[in-house]
Amino acid sequence: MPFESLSERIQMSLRRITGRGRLTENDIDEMMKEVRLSLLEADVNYKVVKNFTAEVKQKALGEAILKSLSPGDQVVKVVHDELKKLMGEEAVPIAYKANGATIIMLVGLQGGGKTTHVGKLANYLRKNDQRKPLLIAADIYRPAAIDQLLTIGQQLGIEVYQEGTQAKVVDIVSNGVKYAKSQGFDLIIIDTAGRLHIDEVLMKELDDVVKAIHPDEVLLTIDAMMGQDAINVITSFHEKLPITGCILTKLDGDTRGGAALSIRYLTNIPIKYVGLGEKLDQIELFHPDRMAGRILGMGDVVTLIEKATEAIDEEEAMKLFEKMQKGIFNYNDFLKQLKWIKKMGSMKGILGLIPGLGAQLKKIDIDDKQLTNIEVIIGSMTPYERKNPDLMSRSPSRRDRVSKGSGRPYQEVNALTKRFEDMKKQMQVMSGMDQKSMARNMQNPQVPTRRNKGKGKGRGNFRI
Ligand SMILES: Nc1nc2c(ncn2[C@@H]2O[C@H](COP(=O)(O)OP(=O)(O)OP(=O)(O)O)[C@@H](O)[C@H]2O)c(=O)[nH]1
Ligand SMILES: [Mg+2]
Repeated sequence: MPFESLSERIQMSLRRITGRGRLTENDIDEMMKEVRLSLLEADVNYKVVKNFTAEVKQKALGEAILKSLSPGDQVVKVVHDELKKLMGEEAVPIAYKANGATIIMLVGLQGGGKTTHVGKLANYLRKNDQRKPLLIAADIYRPAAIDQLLTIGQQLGIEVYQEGTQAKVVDIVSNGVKYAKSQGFDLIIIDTAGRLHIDEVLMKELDDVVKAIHPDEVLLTIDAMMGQDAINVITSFHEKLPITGCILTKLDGDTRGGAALSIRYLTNIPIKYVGLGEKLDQIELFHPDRMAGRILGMGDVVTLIEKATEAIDEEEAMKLFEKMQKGIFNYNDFLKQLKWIKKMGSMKGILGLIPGLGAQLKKIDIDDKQLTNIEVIIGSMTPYERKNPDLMSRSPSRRDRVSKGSGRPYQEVNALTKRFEDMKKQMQVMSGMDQKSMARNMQNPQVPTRRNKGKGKGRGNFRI
């Protein structure tokens, strides 16, 4: 999860004030001191930190807040709103041309993620904005660069325009744009060469391309690991090229996240998308409010629901839900659910989106390999056993056979069948709930209803 340690530290400092009925200036000072340290440690630029803490403090000391019934919670909201402001308030998606093909050019330092993100972005915009993309291979310096883009294009089923490594970059791009227009493509994404350092020759070449084809967007890929150096890179590129936004890549790694919080404030260039892994669907539109929520451990229910609606077929889900209510849920249904979860991304990624769970994540030992192991175990059951889960729970010899067949330890098969039975029981409890409260819970999972608020009644909670 991005910003894991920043997120943990900030949450810890805020914990001293949340839920408090009264706050003094001193409490706020103490809290701000810690927030300041956590930001600096995350490699957020010191100017940004200074401004941020001053703003938060000033707002937090406002009378309306200190005299309110829950000053601590109000201060958390101030921190949230200021974080969001720092990152630019609103998401800034691609600005499409009203008529004709939109041209996006990716530029950046070597290894920053240009080629990968040409593919990711094309895939994302095809899916979400119903665009028909063409990719142009304009990195003629690294011999393998064109092949790399061709492979990505092949994986995605997206056409790549290329003229090999002998042609001139400006010619390749101009011809590619002409080709795209003649073939009815409405989105053109150009992969360009990277350099270890910003050098004049590269900048001149990129600038020539800009002058020849007038791209609608020039996006700069920035490796999130760069931390504060990102600012200099952005400034230097922007001096020479009309950069319209950044793609912050590799936000999935061990990055401290400082760049994400400094870029907008210091350069006024928006972060448009973030890259969250090597796979071609691991890209997201950058939403400052959702990111602020993730940092503060408030979860990101909106992203979660979006991912769920993408991965899950509603009709199928209803059928499954009915089966659960009737208590006839079997291993085939379970497999289907696992597939949905996998489609939604990594398990930790999903759990991190659920409010309050972020901080707990470290303690929970769920990884994607376990999901695969479960699939393997179920795969070793006979079709009859999958349809009749009772057989598995009742018969040690069947479990033994499945253990041998799947190559998983006997205890693991035992644990799975036991968990499956527990799950079934829990579903029956759920189906005993009245429909209205169920519907309420599903629409609004983060808000406790009167029914499940009290102690000991937690079994009625909607669980994901
Ligand atoms: N973890 C992670 N890895 C990424 C991400 N984006 C790219 N990578 C990896 O980073 C490496 C470099 O990515 P490329 O897309 O080839 O970078 P580039 O900017 O085109 O590199 P050059 O063409 O050599 O300048 C590859 O191994 C990618 O798989 C990301 O968001 N997360
Ligand atoms: Mg490349």
